Amino acid sequence: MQRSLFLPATLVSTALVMGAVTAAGGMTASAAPGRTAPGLTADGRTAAAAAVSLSVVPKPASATAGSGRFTLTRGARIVAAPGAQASAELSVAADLAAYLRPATGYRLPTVTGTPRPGDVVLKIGDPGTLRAGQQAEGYQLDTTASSATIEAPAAHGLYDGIQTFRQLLPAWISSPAVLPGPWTAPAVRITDYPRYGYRGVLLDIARHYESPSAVEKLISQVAAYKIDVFHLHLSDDQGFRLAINGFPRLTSIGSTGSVGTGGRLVDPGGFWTQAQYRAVVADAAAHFITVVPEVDSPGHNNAIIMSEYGDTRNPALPASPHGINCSQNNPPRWDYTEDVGYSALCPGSPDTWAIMRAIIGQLTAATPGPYYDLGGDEVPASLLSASRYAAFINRETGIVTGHHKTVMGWADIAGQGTRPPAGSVAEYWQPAAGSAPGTETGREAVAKHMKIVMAPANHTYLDQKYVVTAQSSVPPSLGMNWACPQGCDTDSAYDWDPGTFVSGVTDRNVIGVEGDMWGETVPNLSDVDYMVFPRLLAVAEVAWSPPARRTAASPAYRDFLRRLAAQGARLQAGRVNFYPSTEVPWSLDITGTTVTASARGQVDGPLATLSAPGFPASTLTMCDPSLGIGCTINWGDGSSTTGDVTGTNATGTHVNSLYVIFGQHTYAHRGTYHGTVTASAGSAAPVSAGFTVRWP
Ligand code: TNX
Repeated sequence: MQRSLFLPATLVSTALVMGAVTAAGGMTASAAPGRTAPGLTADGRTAAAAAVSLSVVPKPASATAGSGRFTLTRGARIVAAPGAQASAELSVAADLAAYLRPATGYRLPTVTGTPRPGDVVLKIGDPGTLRAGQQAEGYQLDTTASSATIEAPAAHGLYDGIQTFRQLLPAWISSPAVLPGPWTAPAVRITDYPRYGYRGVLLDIARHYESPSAVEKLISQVAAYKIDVFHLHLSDDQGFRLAINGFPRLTSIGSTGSVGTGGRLVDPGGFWTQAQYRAVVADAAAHFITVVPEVDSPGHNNAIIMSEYGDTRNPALPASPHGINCSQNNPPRWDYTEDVGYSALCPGSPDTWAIMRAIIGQLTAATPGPYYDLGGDEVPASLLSASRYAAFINRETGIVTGHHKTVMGWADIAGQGTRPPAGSVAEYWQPAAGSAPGTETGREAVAKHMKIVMAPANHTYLDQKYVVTAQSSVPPSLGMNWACPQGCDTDSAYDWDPGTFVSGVTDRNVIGVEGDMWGETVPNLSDVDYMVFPRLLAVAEVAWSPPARRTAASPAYRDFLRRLAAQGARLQAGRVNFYPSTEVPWSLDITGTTVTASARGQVDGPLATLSAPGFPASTLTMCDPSLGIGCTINWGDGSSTTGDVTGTNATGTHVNSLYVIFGQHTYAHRGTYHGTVTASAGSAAPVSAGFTVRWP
């Protein structure tokens, strides 16, 4: 079964008594089996209320259904509890208000004081249900018929809690334009905390340039799923993307390329000023996201070499800049293809270090977060022997730690001869699992007392092609497939465990998980979104939620798919592009409008908006189930008709648009009418929304 996991009413109380299920839909009970009275959960909530189906991603650690629903109304306020933490609470309150205002149109003032019924309360404090290791981001969320309260020991947890709260409200809450609601959330108690503190996404703006505003859009999109690290790949063979004082050629030359036709026809390249970089870092911080900057070295840097090889008049270079080039080609030349492994900076050149010191010094100064990522991947021994490679990494490590940053790099940096300080971070990216060849980098990192971020390419590389089926419309130009020869879809992003993937690498070493959006084939944010969503949601759940058996046949995966399906409308309402994967049992969602009839009682216009991701429709026509979308309009005066539907079907790398349902009708008498639009598509459960017609 793939769609609804509502429990039949008769099963609900039995399940509760057994302590097996509290919130239907697979949320784990927080009550121990056998300790609650029949019909009651541990905290006295009634069994009858338990038929609530949460669609939160990532799945909370525990959820217990309450009775009734919380309704966010026009008069609601976001209330910070008075006390020493009020200003931190108010800042998260402002974030929540900003999330909720566009769709509701409510004022939602943020205040300190005593809550009134209907308010949303944010409190920094210990809810008493979190253990020691769960304080940094843990939170407790309680919605009842009269209040919504989020309490967390720290502001980060409070922020995580408001992301969950948003997902308890209807998907349409992410609309940038006002919609009628109603804005209700099921009554529930959620006690939640992450498995890992590092939940990352990497964006490669080196292979294809992305503007600061595009990156900020992505940051706000991923924050909704509790991603808290943004790993920014700033430099690679095809481009260098950040202005570095004293080295103008790094951007006047290095930024002008990208992967593609001649490097320029498809994408003109580009770079950020340091002020723009700082602004993005600040924007990320406002979303509780830490930026990890990466300038890959000593390989993957033809752009640096092309820029500085001829920089003979630069007083900052003490020797001859030709000496920096240890690449395959001498003199170096641009290669705008997807090739890797042909470039290397020479560890023995003083000019190499003049350049690297400037980059690391300026980039760490602009980065408040604890990490600096020096890259370190894919340098063939034909360019640098193991000892010269290790010499490079060791020297660079000294510069990074000299700037008080934690060294991070691809797990290659844990190899022979390197001396990363204990606590440095290795990112494991090989697809190999267990103890297969390729996994030794993980064990080498553990042996050197490094921490590990898990990013096995066949589970977390968001640039890998999707699985193409007869029904899917993925363009062949998009994505690489070296780690996923058959394609990698939602199931591969979900079905793995970071703590057991590599033999010898356990949760004692692993600090987190990262989804990596490499940029070779991805020229714009819309395509980035198409590759990132929905797979990143699986990666986010693996990073946040407690371990589970996540195979394709597991109950956990079925439950994940159901919750993921509900995210489709949320993404569509928020204007986020995504791939309507054929693995996901996408569901329908609908919202109605309020219309005013003409002087003669006529209505001719839009009545509802329908989210139907992945359901192709023949549009600009009368609704016809056999052509995709069926719709029936009940006008509230005893009559009903079939409506029309418009919208845009999926094309190339665009999910289909939201569909709009129209109708024509003439009322006989003045008044206010409450009608209903019911829509259906494919085998999805039909959905209905109310609309209001006023004929004054
Ligand atoms: C491998 S992961 C790379 C990247 C590519 C990516 C493409 C890693 C450390 N190196 O340079 O962009 O594959 O999938």
